[in-house]
Amino acid sequence: MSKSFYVTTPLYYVNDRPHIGSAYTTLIADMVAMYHRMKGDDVFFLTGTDEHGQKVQQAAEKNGISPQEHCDMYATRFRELWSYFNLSFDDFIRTTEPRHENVVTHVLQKLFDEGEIYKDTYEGWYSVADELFITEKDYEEGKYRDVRKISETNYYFKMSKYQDRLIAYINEHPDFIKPENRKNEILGFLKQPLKDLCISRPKERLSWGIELPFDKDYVTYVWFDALLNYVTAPGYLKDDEHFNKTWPAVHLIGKDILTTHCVYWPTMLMAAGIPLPQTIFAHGWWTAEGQKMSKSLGNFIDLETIQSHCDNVGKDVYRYFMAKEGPLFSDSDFSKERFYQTYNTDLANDFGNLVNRIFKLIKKYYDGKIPVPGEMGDDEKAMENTSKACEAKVMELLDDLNINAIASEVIGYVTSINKYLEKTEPWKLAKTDLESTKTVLYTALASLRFSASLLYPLLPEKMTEFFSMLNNGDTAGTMMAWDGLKSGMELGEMKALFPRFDMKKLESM
Ligand code: ME8
Repeated sequence: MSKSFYVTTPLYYVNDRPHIGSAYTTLIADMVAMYHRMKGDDVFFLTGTDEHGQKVQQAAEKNGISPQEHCDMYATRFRELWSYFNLSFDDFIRTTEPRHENVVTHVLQKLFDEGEIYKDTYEGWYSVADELFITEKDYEEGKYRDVRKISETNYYFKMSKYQDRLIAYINEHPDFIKPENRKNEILGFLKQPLKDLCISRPKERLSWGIELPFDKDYVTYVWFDALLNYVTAPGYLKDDEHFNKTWPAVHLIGKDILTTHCVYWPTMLMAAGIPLPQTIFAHGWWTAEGQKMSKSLGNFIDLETIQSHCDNVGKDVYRYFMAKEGPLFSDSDFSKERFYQTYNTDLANDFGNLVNRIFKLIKKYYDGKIPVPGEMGDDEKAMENTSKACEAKVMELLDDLNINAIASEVIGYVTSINKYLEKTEPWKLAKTDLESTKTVLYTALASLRFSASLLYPLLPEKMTEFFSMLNNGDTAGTMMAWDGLKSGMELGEMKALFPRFDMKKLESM
């Protein structure tokens, strides 16, 4: 039976346009999903939009439209970006959908009936911009914007009672919070006594939310609502078979939403009697040309900017760059120079030149037909053995969600093919020994084909083009064994997959 693998992205707020940050998490999730599909796993990949809350209500009011109209407009923008990148998600959930509201309502009622939710009055500092009550210390440190003192009666979830259980769970499950530095951050946070979580907002202050089933004067706090999407989508309460097969999930998030995912979410699940996620992986942050991205600096790498780079070198290259250089474990800077340099080095020089060299020689000496190799020497056997080691390493890295290292590993294998050619020099050898050259070119092409199969999740369009050029009857998106290259078949027409980018153009960009 195939293994199931469930991966999620955050549900993006609909008060901002998609940008490099949201694109990053989603592209990484897409690559992880694709590698798992290649492994033969039964994959469920979820993304979507987080549509309730004060900011949406205010933005809609400002634009003179209804909150639902506002959400529809922004959800479409996210869908457009994902369809531009041809992403392979299985479900796109919006928190305003009835299927989700049903789950939120059910969970709230259950927790209320079981005494996990209580009503209380609280007076304290509230940040309107961030929609949360903050501590006296936070207030004094001026950490939050738009802060005012309010006294309010609300509903609270007894989060504090789960503190010890959560700490024990984190310690007993080394894969639960990743990477290690994020886990330590959460364990550090949990050294302070955990407070109960305010899970309601009075309608007089905020009406755009899911009404509490036990009190019509309140709506649900956005986070309590949004996090539950992760169980709604695979069919919680609706399709037990699919839900039980799919859950638990691997949640990919940014470091900004670590506490909500590693503290609020697991304690909510404990109270609801649902198993906890398999892994919560929090990546780092993109900066742009050495600076924090911000609206005021106007340096957000938005959809238009992303598309302008893609127009120069292809959409896949953006994806590849996200994979290889993205902020998986620490923060990372997006600079145009680094983007085009990586393209030239890894793709134009390493992969692109290799295709040129091998194809040209096979066309020149063997009428474009892949030669039958002779006996393999040590160098040829080494290429085959390294391919097996490379595949095993990629699968091991996949378990750690380490897409950075996967990209380096595979491109490292591509570099080793170039080295093999430099050592064997088929362009010289062909002039004196056409028999031995067959073995060399077969070996190089088998290695190239193998590397292309592993590069597929990082460069799906380009690798699909490569397989059609190779014309060897392969299905892009499947795992290909090194010795699966069929001799005697004619290569297709050669195209430049990765033409060199002229770095001088950067000056005028
Ligand atoms: O937090 N670098 O939504 P959001 C890297 N709705 N990643 C970035 C980034 C950057 N500069 N900027 C954003 C929310 N991200 C909630 C989530 S989930 C139930 C609810 C990515 O639209 C990163 O994944 O603010 C981050 O966690 C996410 O966008 C925040 O998206």
